[in-house]
Formats: sequence, C-alpha cells, structure tokens
Amino acid sequence: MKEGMLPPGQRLARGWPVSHYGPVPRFRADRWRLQVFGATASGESHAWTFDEVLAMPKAGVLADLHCASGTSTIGHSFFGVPARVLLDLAPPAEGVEHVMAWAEYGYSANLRLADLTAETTLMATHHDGEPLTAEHGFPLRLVVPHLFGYKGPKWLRGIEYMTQDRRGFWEERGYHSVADPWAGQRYSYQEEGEGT
Ligand SMILES: Nc1nc2c(c(=O)[nH]1)N[C@H]1C(S)=C(S)[C@@H](COP(=O)(O)O)O[C@H]1N2
Ligand SMILES: [Mo]
Repeated sequence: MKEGMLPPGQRLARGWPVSHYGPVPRFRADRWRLQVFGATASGESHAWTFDEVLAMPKAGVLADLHCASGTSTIGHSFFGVPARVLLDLAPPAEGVEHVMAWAEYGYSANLRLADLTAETTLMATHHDGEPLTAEHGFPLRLVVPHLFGYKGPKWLRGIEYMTQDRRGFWEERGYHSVADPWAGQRYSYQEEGEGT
C-alpha cells in the first residue's frame, strides 16, 4: 500500500500551489473542441464540444499529484470522464501503443496507451465538488495519478494516437519519457539502460 506515503525525493507542499509553463488560457465554448486524431481505427479524426464531453460517462478518482521538481499535494478528489471512454468512442488503429496528450498553446505529454486507459486516468472537470479553477485546468484536465504531474496536461484539447513514441514538451527538455514517481523516473538520462 502506498497510501500515506510519498514517492522517494518528494516533499509535501502547502495547499495546492499552481505550477505550469506559460499563461492560463481563456475558455471559449464556441471554439473549444476535444479532438482524437492521428492513427484512429477509422482513419478519421473525432471532435466533441464541451457539452458533449459533459454527456460522456463519468467517474470519481482520488489522487495525489507529484511534481517532478519535488513537491507533492495529496488527497485530491477529481471527477470527470475516464480517459478510456475515448477509446470506445474513437478506437485507435491496431498497433497503437503510445499517445500524445495535447493542451492549449501546444503543451504536450507523451503517454503509453496503457497509461491513458488505466482505471484511474481521468479527464477531470471537477475537483472537490467544484468545477476546476482556470489555474488548475478548467474546463478539462488530464489526471494520471500514477505518473509525475507533467504527464497530466491542464487545458486538455486532444489525444493523438501514435504509431511510434515521440517526446512531449517536458520529455524533450530533459524529463523522463515514462515518469513513474515510485521508480524515481525524473530525468531522461535515467532512460539509458532502463530499456524504455
Ligand atoms: N497545459 C499544461 N499542463 C500542465 C503543465 C503545463 O505547463 N502546461 N505543467 C504540468 C506540471 S509539470 C505539473 S506538476 C502539474 C501541476 O498542476 P497544478 O498546478 O494543478 O498543481 O500540471 C501539469 N500540467
Ligand atoms: Mo511539475
């Protein structure tokens, strides 16, 4: 059981600090779409309005968030659409094992398909019973509790199915491509000899 424990090298932050690169985007419902594209089974891209996302099946997830810079926040109660719902609505082509999660302003994070379909991976709309605040990702934020925070784009706008793994925003800037905090997978140099 990992309950009540922090991954190695992490310390508890006070409250829930905001941390991301760049400005906080403004939500415009008329222009906003969640897209699934790339190597889809049908070859077509899919897009949903925010109202359509809100009509998808929902679930709650309890999560701790671990920033790779060394701070953690614990006991978050998120609510939203399990990411694996997208796999039913817009299945990937055979052989797809990696995805890129895309956010506003081109932020991206690569994930193994298995990380996206994990039971606790959520496209969150709510936190502790309230809609997400703009700073924490309103209207939609990916939460991947078993990986470091940079794998969870705030202001999520798309999932790209990839036939080959590619590195996302922080992964290109020296951070680990898998990012399991319990395995201490913080930096890309650690991938050497890890066989990832
Ligand atoms: N769009 C976007 N999402 C992002 C980031 C970012 O820079 N841009 N930073 C990530 C990182 S490194 C962390 S630790 C968490 C922080 O989330 P919080 O501010 O809600 O604690 O957001 C992640 N999601
Ligand atoms: Mo982070």
